[in-house]
Amino acid sequence: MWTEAGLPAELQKVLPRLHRSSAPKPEPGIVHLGLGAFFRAFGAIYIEDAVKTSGGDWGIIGVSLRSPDTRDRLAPQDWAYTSVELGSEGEKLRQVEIVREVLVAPEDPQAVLDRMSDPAIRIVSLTVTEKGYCHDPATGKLNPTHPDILHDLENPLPVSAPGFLVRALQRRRAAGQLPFTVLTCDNLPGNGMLVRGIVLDFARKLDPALADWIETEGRFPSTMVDRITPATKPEDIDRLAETTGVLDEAPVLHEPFRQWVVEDDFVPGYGDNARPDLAASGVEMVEDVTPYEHMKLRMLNGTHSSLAYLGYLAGHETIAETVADPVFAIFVNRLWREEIMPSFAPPAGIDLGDYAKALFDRYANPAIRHRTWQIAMDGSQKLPQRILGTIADDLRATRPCPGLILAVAAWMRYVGGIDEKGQAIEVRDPLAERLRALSVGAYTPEAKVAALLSVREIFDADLAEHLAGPVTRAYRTLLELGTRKALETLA
Ligand code: CS2
Repeated sequence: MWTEAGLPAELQKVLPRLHRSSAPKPEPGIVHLGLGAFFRAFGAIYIEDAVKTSGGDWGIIGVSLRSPDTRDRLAPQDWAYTSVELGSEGEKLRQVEIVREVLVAPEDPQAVLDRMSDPAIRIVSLTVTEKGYCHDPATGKLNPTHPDILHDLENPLPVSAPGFLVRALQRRRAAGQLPFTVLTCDNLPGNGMLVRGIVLDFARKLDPALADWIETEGRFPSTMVDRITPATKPEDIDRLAETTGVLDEAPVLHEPFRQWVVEDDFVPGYGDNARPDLAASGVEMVEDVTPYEHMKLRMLNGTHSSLAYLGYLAGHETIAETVADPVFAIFVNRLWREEIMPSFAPPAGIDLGDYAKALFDRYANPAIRHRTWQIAMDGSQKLPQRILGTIADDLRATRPCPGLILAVAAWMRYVGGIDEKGQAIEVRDPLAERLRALSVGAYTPEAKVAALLSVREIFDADLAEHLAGPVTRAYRTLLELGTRKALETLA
């Protein structure tokens, strides 16, 4: 438990534990798969605000697909927790109480399916991170050889998010119920259509008639989600406890900014009861989320990942530290202006220059200790939609993109597992072992780049061919000059 990490034992014993207030508890209407810090800092707060304004049985049943950690921390607090908003003018605390229970799927998958099959549940939302969809990042399609998918096709009690979605929909169809709306909140392009395709692929392997039913009755709205929410650290728990005099084992820390854009496409059979009054809490309900998604995935997540690899290699621990370094400040502003902004059409009425300035201020927030190492995780699942799509568009427009090319070279250096000081890098990625073996097994920059470009789950053949020369040159520059000097040559 986090309190082992730091709170003095005598303090632990005397502190009262955070507890739910006496406010009325809305009955569950949503099951959320992947109840991590981000959704608790983002979607849960929007939904709680919507219920406070317009009512409705929209309590959230959280599901952890891997670890009991979140459940173990929230259960003694009756599922309540603190949101700590970290702005430049200090902290704002709020107690969040919309979560009604947290289930741990590996302990009792049946209980999860029972909840997801309850007719009162009209929405199943997800934040399972890019790797949780068991898909091929380069194509967005279900990976049929994924071990969890192979398991879930054979076992009625699943382990994967797609498995839970399809098995629950199968039970609802058999019981003559309406489906739930699948509301994905992960940073993937066309995330609603992507998860719909994955669910249909999986269902068709199980029962074509089930797939047909989901295809006509199911709804998978796409969304754009945005709130910078670093992982909670033990010292955050201790500091909050000392500030408030109350022990909360599961606070979430986040920036003030938030933006949620949702396609208004929910299962029609529920009428006005198909979703909470999200607009009442500031959610933008739209017809087509695409322009918002391009803007966010490319302008924010694309520069986040670029700064993460280059910043980490340059020895910067957080994004704020990285952009405080003038070399990186110049780099990221040039990236936005010359390589990313020209690659897509912004949503109507949005000035991308203003958006970039706001992003820079968010990155520079010294109160947010967002680690480059955390953002660098799962790059094999992130690069296609964050960086490679922009590069492909820049290449098609014959627009130079040396900054993004350098970011790809930095990712390649990073997954090799050794930093500029010869220290080991703890690379977290579903393909980490394979990527490291490819890099270590090649002896020249050309060979390392070619080996990593051969990973078709990340680089399609055509893009790989175009990238080989430029990325090799960038990789060489990183090796010869080091990261900061390589960036200076860019400028
Ligand atoms: C980050 C995102 O960890 C990462 O990959 O780029 O979690 C980012 O903080 C959010 O998308 C911001 O909305």
